[in-house]
Parts: sequence; structure tokens; C-alpha cells
Amino acid sequence: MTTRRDFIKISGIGISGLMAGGGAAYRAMAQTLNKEIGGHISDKRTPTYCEVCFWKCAGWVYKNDKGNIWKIAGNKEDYHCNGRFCPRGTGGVGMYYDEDRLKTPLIREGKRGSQYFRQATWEEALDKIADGMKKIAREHGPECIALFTHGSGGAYFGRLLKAFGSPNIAAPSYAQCRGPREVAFIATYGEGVDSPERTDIRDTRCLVLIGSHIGENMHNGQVQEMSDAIDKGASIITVDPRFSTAASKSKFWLPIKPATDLALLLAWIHIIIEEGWYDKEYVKKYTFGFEELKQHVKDMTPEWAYGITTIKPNIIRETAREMANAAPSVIIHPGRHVTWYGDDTQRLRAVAILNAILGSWGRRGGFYIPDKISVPDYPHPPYPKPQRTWREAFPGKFPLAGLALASGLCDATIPNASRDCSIKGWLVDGTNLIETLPNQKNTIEAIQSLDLLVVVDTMPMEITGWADVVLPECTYLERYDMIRTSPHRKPQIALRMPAAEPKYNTKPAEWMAKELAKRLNLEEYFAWNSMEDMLDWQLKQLGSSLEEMQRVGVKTFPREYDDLYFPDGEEISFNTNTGKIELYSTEFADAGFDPIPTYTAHEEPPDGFYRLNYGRGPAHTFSRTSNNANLTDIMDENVLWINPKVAREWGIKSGQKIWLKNQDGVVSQFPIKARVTERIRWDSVFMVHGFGHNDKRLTRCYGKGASDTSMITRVHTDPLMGGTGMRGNFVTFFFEPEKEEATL
Ligand SMILES: Nc1nc2c(c(=O)[nH]1)N[C@H]1C(S)=C(S)[C@@H](COP(=O)(O)OP(=O)(O)OC[C@H]3O[C@@H](n4cnc5c(=O)[nH]c(N)nc54)[C@H](O)[C@@H]3O)O[C@H]1N2
Ligand SMILES: Nc1nc2c(c(=O)[nH]1)N[C@H]1C(S)=C(S)[C@@H](COP(=O)(O)OP(=O)(O)OC[C@H]3O[C@@H](n4cnc5c(=O)[nH]c(N)nc54)[C@H](O)[C@@H]3O)O[C@H]1N2
Ligand code: SF4
Ligand SMILES: [Mo]
Repeated sequence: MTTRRDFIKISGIGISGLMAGGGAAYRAMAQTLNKEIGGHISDKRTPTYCEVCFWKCAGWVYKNDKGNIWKIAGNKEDYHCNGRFCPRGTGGVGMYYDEDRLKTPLIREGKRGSQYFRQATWEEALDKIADGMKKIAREHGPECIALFTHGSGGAYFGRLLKAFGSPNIAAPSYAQCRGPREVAFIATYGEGVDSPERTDIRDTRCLVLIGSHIGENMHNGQVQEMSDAIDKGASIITVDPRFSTAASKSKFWLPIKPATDLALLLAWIHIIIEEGWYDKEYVKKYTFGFEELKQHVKDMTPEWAYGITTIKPNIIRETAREMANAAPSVIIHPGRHVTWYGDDTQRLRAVAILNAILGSWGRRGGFYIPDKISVPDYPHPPYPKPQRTWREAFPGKFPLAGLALASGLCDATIPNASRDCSIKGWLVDGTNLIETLPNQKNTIEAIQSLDLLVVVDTMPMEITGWADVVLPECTYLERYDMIRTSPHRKPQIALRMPAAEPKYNTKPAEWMAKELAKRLNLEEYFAWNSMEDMLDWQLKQLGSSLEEMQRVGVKTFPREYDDLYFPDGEEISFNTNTGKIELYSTEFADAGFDPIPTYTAHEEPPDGFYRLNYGRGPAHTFSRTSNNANLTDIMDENVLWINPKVAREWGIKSGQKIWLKNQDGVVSQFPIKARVTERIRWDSVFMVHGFGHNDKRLTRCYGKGASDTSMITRVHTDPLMGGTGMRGNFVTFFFEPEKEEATL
């Protein structure tokens, strides 16, 4: 049997050690760090929660006897990490010590994108931003300023923007990530999956991963629960065109033809219904539209799906049987970054339906019912009512979008004759839009039409190169932030406080937003004296205090009700139109979309081209960690996975540098090394997202590897909610760069 040790070992070089707090890579990293920092560890520690990714693990920051930050370790009470940080979280210290950090406010000189700046004082930079915002509000209305944010700063800049009168606040974690999943689950169950996901992995008997690559996707608690489940004998079914880490730990690996997952899901639903393997009592009691569903999938046999997916009918049957045997302790994982092919909401609806007929929602080993404490907002006057919202830029489109679309705000910035107003100002906080939004040409065209672009970041990432004003934020280790409150088996809160003074001339986002509020006469929306006062006020409402949280870091509250799972036989009302789990979605039908998902074929790569597949590497988070010295020690560039058959045809060897060109003729700026491996299908190539940086101020990662984003010029937009499908792009190879010109 696979043990946890094996699993964690395979999830990255030396990660066994990292997760367990020992191991070669961890020691090497600790030695590099400690050599630079010097001294010995002291027993003083301050609480934080990690900002290296959005799992937000809570931990402790330790310093040495000289008062320098030494290491970060997990808080044992914390459900997100159970006392163990992942390698990226452990390496977070590298963000603080990175000498390439943004050190002082910058104001652009010369033309936009020329990356030529002069240093400025905070006064000067903030005055310039406030003047720019006032001018846009005067000339076009406050709604013509948008905020793009991913991370803690969103709380303060969001508040500022709402007070200013703009509702245009978007995070790439919706339209570029989990939006379709939330829309699909809300349509089915009346509730989303949320973060951390409510998957009861630790008690599951069968976990189905459809392109969800837990193990490379290092969302901490999930990786740990999956290892525990494997230890307890759960079977894993992995559907992935690539032999992922998870696939290597699976009872079944289904190397599906990319872009055909919906056919497989429908065939599974077909067989489970036809064979009577579904949870009859649950379906009768809780669901709506079973007969319609049964009719709909009548002809969607495993044989039908075989022709589409290349997965053999007997494997489809066997895996369906495996799920049914485990039900209701089975999870067809909803995934997270699900914006793939443009019909993603419908694919995720099929996932939701499959879980429903197996009765796993609200059941042990399926999906638990989370609980969360809501932290009271610090009192403020009501926000003004905006005159326009981003929706008006897209009349009649994306009716089911629950949140603003980052890509939509970008599109609404490009002047268009059919629109009477375009967005004129962007505040960008903690998101490297150049690498994050697909279709870089479009992003840059939008940026070039702006009157004002302000970027708040810790590092000189690509987006800062296009800014008019750059504001350097101190890292999460040097500041307070809002209380972390998250849904889990029991409600928990966590505190982040500074472990050190901000280095250089950097400041927390909260200070910046407050200073801007002063200049915009919006001070009453930021009425607290200090973060300490504000947090203490909030915590006292919850029966805690800042003093207590500084001591414990994490506090767990009892559940309001004893209802982690549906009590046996209980009547339950779901928050849908029918009050039932909707196998047939009345909401989708009303909006003019398929009430039950239908498979449609997607475009295939042209001759000599391969589908560009991308994903995560265990040691990095998107583009944000590529320059982190502790993590470049583990992985300093991405490589391109190529099937041996393809490599032979092209005469490509492992380690050879190749350039890429996509279906629209866009050429990669840097070469990428080939990795010839059976672990990828012949019709696709794979690379880790977040490399190929082209800002020279990033001295460690400049020009290392290639950028997947630069190859994603074709976007398949989800008509239901505006998610940007990014996996419908194809690349080919070439070897002599001088014959081709890099496009960006
Ligand atoms: N091509 C492609 N595009 C993708 C994806 C992909 O896999 N491939 N993944 C998509 C997904 S799932 C997501 S969630 C998004 C993620 O998108 P982003 O969150 O935009 O990801 P990053 O590129 O890491 O950008 C984070 C930025 O925040 C900065 N930063 C880090 N810490 C701080 C801080 O404390 N304060 C401030 N102010 N800034 C900070 C970093 O320096 C960096 O510039 O990208 C989406 N886009
Ligand atoms: N280490 C690390 N962990 C992270 C992050 C990180 O940056 N670094 N980011 C976090 C975030 S914000 C997110 S959203 C998640 C994303 O992580 P997930 O939601 O788990 O993954 P995806 O990016 O959707 O999918 C990647 C996998 O899908 C496979 N795939 C590609 N095309 C297809 C297809 O057509 N069908 C099927 N079945 N599979 C396909 C790829 O081979 C790859 O293994 O990761 C999170 N965890
Ligand atoms: S999973 Fe890792 S990087 Fe993400 S918050 Fe937790 S420790 Fe930090
Ligand atoms: Mo994401």
C-alpha cells in the first residue's frame, strides 16, 4: 500500500523533509538562510498567516538572538496546516530577504512600459494618485476606476474604492480560477464549495481527481488529508492527460484526451443510473429532476464516451463501480483552477450532479458542512450607491457571474464605440496581471488606454513595469492584516502581526489606503486609530482580544450546530429555486442555458501543434515566488514536458533548449528546456505556470524558462459567467530564434 511517506516524497524534490520539518532540501534551504542571517534561534515568536498562497496557513515566525527573522513554522492548532508548512510557506522568509524587492515609491518617467522610473517620496506618490483619481471621477465618474486585487490588501483598497463610489473590484481568483465551480455548485446545491474546499478528504473511501493535481497543487491541508486517506486505504482515481503526482498514487489513472472530460462525466452518470448504483433514497428525498437527467444521459454510454475520450468502456464501468462501492464516502473533486475550455460551468455541473446521485454532499467522506465566524466590519458611513457597474459594459452577457470579472474589467477598459464609458484608472494590488490574465496583447492594449495605473506590489513584477505610480508594500512578515476567518469543520480565526519593522521605505497596504482616503476626503471610512485598535475592537466582539491572539495565533470556536453532516433522515431545504438539489437546473433554464450539461467537441491541435497544458509545481506559487532565493534553490526554471514519440519526430532531446510558437504566430520570448517523458500524452505538452519573467529587475528569475501566459492568446469565454478558458491554445517548436521575432 502507498504510505503517507511515499506520497509526500513524490510530491516534490525533498518535500518529505519539508513537510515533516526535516529532510535534505529543507536543511539546505535553512543553511542558505542561516548563513545569511547569522546567530541562533531565540524562543520569541510572533503569529502570522502565510501569504505565499491563498490557503493562508497559520504559523509562527521565529527570530534569532540578533532580532532577525529566522524561520516560519506551522501553528499546530491550525486546520489549514496542522502544524506543518509546505515548502513555499517555509521559504516565505525569502520574500522578506529578497534584495530585488521594491524599496521606495516610484513614478514613471518616459513612456508607459519603458520600465523607466524615478524614486519619489510617499507624499508625492500618494498626492499624484489622489489627484489622478479625482480627475477621473470628475471627468468620467468614480465607477471608471477599477481595483484588481488578489491578497490581503484587497480589504483596504476595496473599502477605499467602495467609499469612492466604484463597485468595480475584481480578483483573478474568480474568472481565471474557481468562478465556474462556484456557479455550478450554487446552481446545484444552493451553496458554493468555497476555500478551503469543504471536501471531507480525510474520511473518504474514494477520491476522484479530474485535472485536480493535488500533490503539485500544494494546498496544504488537502495534501495532508489525501495522504491520510491513502494510508487508510482510500482509492484514488485520477483523470489527467499527464501522469501527475496524484496519478502515481492512484488505483486508476485515466489518461483522457484533453478537453473531453464532460463526455466521461456524462458516461459515468449514465452507467450509475442504468445499473441502479445511485443512492436511491437520497436522490428521492433531496433532488429535483432525476427523470430528466435519466432521459438526458440515456444514450451516453461508456462506448459513446470511449470514442470521444479514448478511455476504454470497461475502465469507465470499473471506475464508476469503484465510486458507487465507496458511496456516500466518495468525492468527485470539484477542482479549483477550472477555467479550461469555456464550457467549464457545465463541466462542473456534471461533477456536482455525479456527487449528488452518489449522495456524497453532506455526508462523511464526501462534502462536510462548514462553519465560519463572521468578523464584524469596523463601523463606517454607508457606501455611496454607484451609478454604473461593470455589468453594463456587457449587456445581456454572463448573467450568472456572481462576482466582478478581472478579464471583464480589462476588456471594459479598451475604448469601444458601443460603450459610452470605459474604465480609465486601475489600482492593481497583489496581482501580476501581465502573467495572470490571458491574452497579454489585450491586457497591454487596455493598459495603454488608461489615464492612471497604480500598482501596489512587493516585487518589481511585470505589471509594475507598466505603472504610472508604483507603491512598495512591505511583506506579510512586516505588517498586521485583517483577521483570517475561514470556513472549516469548526470555525477558526488567525492573526497576522509584524515580526519585524518594514524594511526599506515600504509600508503596509492599510496605511496606503488610509493615506489616500485622507486625500480623497474619505477618512471617515477608515476611522480606526491604528491596526492594533481596530483588530482589538473586532476581536473583543468575538470574545477574544488582540492580546490573546498575539499569544495563541489561532483560535477555534465551537460549531453553532452539531451538523457536520446531514443528520439521518432529516428534511433539508436547499437554497435553490426548488429547495432541492437541482439535477435539472431551473436557474440555468431560466437564463437560457442547458439545464443539464451537454457535451460539445472542442477544437483539436493543427498538424505539428500540441495542446498547451500548464499547472503547478510544488515549490512555487504562480509567478510570485520565481525570484525567491529559497525556492529557486529547489526549482529555478520551468521545463516543457514532451512525449518521446513527439520528441523523436522533432529530434528533440531532454535538456535541449527550444522556442515555442502558438497558433496565432506568437513566439516565446525565451527558450525552455525540453523534458522528454512518457508522463504526458503525445497530443499535449506541459509546463509549470509562473516562469519566463521579462523584467530585468528580477535578477534571479529573469529569462528563466518560458511563460505559458504569453502563449495563451486564444480565450474561450464561458457564456454563463465569463470565466476565461485558457487551455484551447496550441504550440509548435523551433530551434533558431533569430529567424523568428519574439512578439512581446
Ligand atoms: N497562464 C496562466 N494564467 C493563470 C493561471 C495559470 O495557471 N496559467 N492561474 C490562474 C489562477 S488559478 C490564479 S488564482 C491567478 C493568480 O494570479 P495572481 O495572484 O496575480 O498571481 P501572481 O502572478 O503570483 O501575482 C501575485 C502578485 O502579488 C505580488 N505580491 C506578493 N505578495 C504581496 C503582498 O504582500 N502585497 C502586495 N501588494 N503584493 C504582493 C507578487 O509580487 C505578484 O506580483 O492566476 C490565474 N492565471
Ligand atoms: N504549489 C502550488 N500549489 C498551488 C498553487 C500554486 O501556485 N502552487 N495555486 C493554487 C491555486 S490558486 C489553484 S486554483 C490550484 C490549481 O490547481 P488544480 O485546480 O488542482 O489544477 P488545474 O490547474 O485546474 O489543473 C492542472 C492539472 O490538470 C491537468 N489537465 C490539463 N488539461 C486537462 C484536461 O483536459 N482534462 C483533465 N482531466 N485534466 C487536464 C494537467 O495535466 C494538470 O495536472 O492550485 C493551488 N495550489
Ligand atoms: S499551502 Fe504553503 S504557501 Fe500556501 S499558505 Fe500554506 S504554507 Fe503558505
Ligand atoms: Mo487559483
